[in-house]
Formats: sequence, C-alpha cells, structure tokens
Amino acid sequence: MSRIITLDEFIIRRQKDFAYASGELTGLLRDIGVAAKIVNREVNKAGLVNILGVHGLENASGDEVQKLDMYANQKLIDCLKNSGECCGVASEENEDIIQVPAIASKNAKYVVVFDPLDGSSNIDVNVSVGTIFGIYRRKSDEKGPCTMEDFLQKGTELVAAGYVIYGTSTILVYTTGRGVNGFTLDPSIGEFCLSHTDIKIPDRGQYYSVNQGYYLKFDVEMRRYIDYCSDLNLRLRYIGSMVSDIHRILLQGGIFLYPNTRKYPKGKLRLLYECNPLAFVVEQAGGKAYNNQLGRIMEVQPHELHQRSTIVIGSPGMVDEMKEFVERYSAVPAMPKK
Ligand code: AHM
Ligand code: MG
Repeated sequence: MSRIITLDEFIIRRQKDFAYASGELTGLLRDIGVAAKIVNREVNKAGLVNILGVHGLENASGDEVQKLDMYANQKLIDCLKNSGECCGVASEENEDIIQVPAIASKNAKYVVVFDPLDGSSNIDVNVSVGTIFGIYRRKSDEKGPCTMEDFLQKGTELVAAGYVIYGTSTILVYTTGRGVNGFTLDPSIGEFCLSHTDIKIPDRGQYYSVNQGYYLKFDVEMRRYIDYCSDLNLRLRYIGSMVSDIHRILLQGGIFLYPNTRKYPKGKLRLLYECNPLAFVVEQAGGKAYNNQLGRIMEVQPHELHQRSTIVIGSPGMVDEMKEFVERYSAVPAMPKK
C-alpha cells in the first residue's frame, strides 16, 4: 500500500519549492482546507437539519441566496480572519471587500477572493456544489488596511487558486502555479489525502458543457459551434454547478461554455470569484480559458468586484477550435434587414 500524503504534509513539502517562502501562503492554504472540512460537514448534514432552502435575501450580484451559502460564507470568513495571513477577503455573497484586522501586529500579505458555495440552486436536490477560491498578494502598503486595488488584480497575478467539490466524495484541487493536484477527503480520518497527482487535462475530450436551453439566445457563431459539437456526437453534460462541470472536464477532457445571453449580455459568471480561479487551475493543467471576445480570461483587468464575464474553458484543442469558429462566423457580415 502506498503511503498516504495529507494536504497539510503536501503543502508544507511544497513550501520548499519557493525560494523565499516564509510559510504564510502555506498557512493560508491550510486554513482554506480547514474551512472546506467545516463546510463539507454542514453540506452533508444539510438534509438533516433545517438549514436548507432559500434565505430570502439577494446577494451582491442580484441572485437569490440560500441558507447554506450564508453558512459557508461565514465559515470561510471566520477561518481567514483567524489565520493571521490574510488582510482582506472578497466574497460573491458580500457587496464590499472585508478588511481583516492584523493579528498580533503581524502584517498579512495576502487577500482572498471566493465563491463560498457555487451552484447553490443544486443544494435542495442533493447535487454537487463547490467552493472556489483565489489568493492574491496585496498591492497596498502592508502596514495599513487592504484596499480595493488589492482585489482588482488580473488573474495572471494569482499566487494560488483552487476549488472544493462537495460531491459523491469531497475533493480539493489547487494550484500555486506549479501544476495542479487533487486531494480527496477521507472522512474516517478527517484529512484531505493526495489522490490526483499533477493533473493534466486531455487535449480533447468527449464532453461539452453549456446551458443548451439558452441556445436561441446565443450569438450565431456560438450556435454554430454548439451544432458542431452535437454533429460530432459529443456528450452534453451540464450540472449547473460550474465547479463540478469543470472538474469533469479537467479529468476527462472537454469544453465548458457560458456565453453572453440576452439576460446576461456580459456573461453570467463572475470574473473574480469563478472565472479567474478556475482559469488558473485549468491553464496550469495545460488547458485554455478565453472570453467570447477571444481574450485570455486571466489577462482581463477587472474594474469592479462583481464583474461578470463570458467564458470558454477546457481542453486546449477544443478551445482553439471554438476560437476558429468564432473568428470565421464573426467575419461573415450579417444578412441585411428587409
Ligand atoms: P451561483 O454562484 O449563484 O451558484 O451561480 C453560478 C452557477 C454556475 O455554477 C453554473 O455554471 C451557472 O451558475 C448555472 O447558470 P444557469 O442556470 O444560467 O445555466
Ligand atoms: Mg458561483
């Protein structure tokens, strides 16, 4: 039997890979792992205790918030506040940034962005949900409180990112820019154990993932590409929980698309909390992530915390092919109106 490597052990080993690492990022990743275990416990017993259901509030992006989202949000904030390594957080569920006071006059260097419970419409029906996170080094003076500029950084500035899926098993996947590794929670010992080493996304795959119900609301080039996927007999899989759809594609290959629609002309998903962290993970595994304007997601300069983005992400061969479709069909002039 091969020896079990826990998340904590792995993170500490990896710290040595960074020349001037002082352990702060290591501590922060470990604290996110702890928060994930606490959220996992609640997600698992959500059917037993009465915390299911809509909370009756709207989040900062105007979507309905469910109770478990609030719980996950608070747990993550609490764990990060206590870590001492984080000077501020921004969450999909909070309108503004939350400044974290320094602990024991230590100057924390990092800020964390997260979507505490992605795919929350799936909670009541027992389908996988997840947590997505990204970590940036702050830009503002370490002696003062964090500022908005610490959060409005491009994805290329991420120092670490990852996600946790609360599914048939609970898995945490993260990158610090040197490959991607996955850890499965062993409930019997309460530890995340290394289960997916150095994940590489296949160049192509059998899956495409898009809300095909919006087909008629997509631009023509996107409709053509979806027709092409269907002609190829690719398998359509759409969980409605981006983190789970991306996880499938990361392991088995494929493409995930959330283009602009009439309801969401700029796309639905959030650049900071969803698109950038997942783009970092997918790129580190050898994949690609663009928006519908064919810009690399991670190079987009955010202008606001809750900025939305279109996204096309997944296997490099398939994302490149989709790009060709968009370029070809966008070049065709629209039919003149009669
Ligand atoms: P959420 O963060 O409020 O749960 O919304 C994000 C989710 C993604 O996980 C998922 O891919 C998408 O919204 C589903 O949206 P739609 O129902 O429009 O297809
Ligand atoms: Mg989300």
